[in-house]
Amino acid sequence: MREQLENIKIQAEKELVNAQSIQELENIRVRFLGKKGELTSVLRGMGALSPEERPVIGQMANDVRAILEARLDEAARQLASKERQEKLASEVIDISMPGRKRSFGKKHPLTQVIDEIKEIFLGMGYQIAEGPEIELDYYNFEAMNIPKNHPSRDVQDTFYIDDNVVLRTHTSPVQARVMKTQKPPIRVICPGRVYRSDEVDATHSPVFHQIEGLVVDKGVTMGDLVGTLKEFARALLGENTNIRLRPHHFPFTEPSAEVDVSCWGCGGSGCRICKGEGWVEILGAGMVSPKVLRECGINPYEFSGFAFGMGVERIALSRFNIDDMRLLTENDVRFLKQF
Ligand code: 2NL
Repeated sequence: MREQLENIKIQAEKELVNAQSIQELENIRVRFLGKKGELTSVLRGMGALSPEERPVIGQMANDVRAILEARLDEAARQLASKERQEKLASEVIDISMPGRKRSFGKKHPLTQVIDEIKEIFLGMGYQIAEGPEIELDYYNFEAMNIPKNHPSRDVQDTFYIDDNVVLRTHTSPVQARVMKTQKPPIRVICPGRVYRSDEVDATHSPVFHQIEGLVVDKGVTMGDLVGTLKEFARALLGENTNIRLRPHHFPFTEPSAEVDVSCWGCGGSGCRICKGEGWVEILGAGMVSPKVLRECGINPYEFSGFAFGMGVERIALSRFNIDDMRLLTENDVRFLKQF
């Protein structure tokens, strides 16, 4: 029996040094030390021993068990640490590697201009009003004092859905709706997409954006219009900006004017931006026609108002020095990233 125990010890030790995994060690433990293992089956034969030998063999069996358990534990610790080392080595993070750059989006140049203009008028106490892009002929033309035979009503210039419905050609109909539903004082700006039946080229598109403004109250004068537009131009283009008004005609305002700003590139001496003029046209404006006020439910003997309108694309093009409107809708990020 001594020999058997000795063999168990030698055999188990030999196998455990070769074990490659925790699982293999566990198998060895079960095979040699388990309830049905080799050591147990040796101990079962102890009944055949003499009373003198029994404690000696018993002690020896306990020693073998203790030694093997210690060896197994030690081997398990070593394997666990080896597995951990290998795992760490294979999962190492190379902190010298360049990271992946996240690119941030930003506002489209048109949206930047629209938001900036909105912000300026919000600061002056205006509210923002919106309305349908598919509009009744009545609001788009009739209420704006644009008569049936007016050239802008021609199918050459306007997209018709049917006899009474058009794609709005300006955002004035939004203001007509505001006048019909709200009482003065009215201070609104109406940004939005508008449509005209134009051929596409560097400066024209059948779809573009407009911002119109309307103020109606008691005693509103042309002086209020000029002061407002001057403040607006200075907020948008810098505090040294001047404006000038040239007489013009619109069916919905009387008197009417086209409004130029002194060039923000050269301050008025002439440069590429203003094409040597010193001035850049950015708006149309005027005192709201009494006919328009009356049609929209406001008594022109009690109230007066001014209105203005600007094309956002034109402002964005000259502002960012872009020479072709089509670039704004091509959505080429190499172009858009610049603004
Ligand atoms: C331009 C000129 C303008 C208006 C728009 C307007 C609106 C109402 C009443 C009277 Cl409800 N007028 N809008 C007035 C003058 C000029 O736009 O060149 N736009 C791009």
